[in-house]
Amino acid sequence: MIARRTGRLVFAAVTVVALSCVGVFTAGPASAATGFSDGSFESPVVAPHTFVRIVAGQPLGAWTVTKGDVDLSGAGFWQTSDGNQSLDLDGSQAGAVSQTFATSPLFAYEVSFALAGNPVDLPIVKTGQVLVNGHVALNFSFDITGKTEANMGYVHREFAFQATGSATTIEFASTTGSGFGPAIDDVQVHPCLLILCL
Ligand SMILES: [Ca+2]
Repeated sequence: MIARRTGRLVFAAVTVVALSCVGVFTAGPASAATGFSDGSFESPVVAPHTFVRIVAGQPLGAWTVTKGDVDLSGAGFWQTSDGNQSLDLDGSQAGAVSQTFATSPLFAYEVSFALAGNPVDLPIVKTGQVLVNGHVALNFSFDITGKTEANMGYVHREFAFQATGSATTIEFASTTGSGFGPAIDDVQVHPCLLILCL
């Protein structure tokens, strides 16, 4: 009797594994919503054709400035990738912004964003990184050769991470430090359902 019962359990387990392996990487359900917001840096609203400098420790809409200072540009200041505003990760020095949002350890998340650089002054190559819970997930750079405020030349970058807890912090940080840094816009976070077959 014991042997037969064990056999049924093994069969059941194999069936579950087989079904699990059908889906490998699919979009997550609505219940995986993160609460991540304002990846387009549209809040607070900045007066058109100007920018505001926000220093470490201060909020920036749904974000917080975590290092140095950053410049949030208003409508018409320069070309954006999405909406009216975008963010120069250098204010007078290298800056950084972070946002913490809800995650599930069973989910992977794809982060994408638009990247350009302040074309007004050197260096030619702007550099920065994206950190997930304080660990570098992506290094990025942007060459402003041929770019202008009217033609920023935005490119899109993306990476994925596996959540390890019920909340995750992502941080965009400049490593340029000249006061003319990387420009970012249109940050998006999408949950994915990752099913592992062992
Ligand atoms: Ca925007």
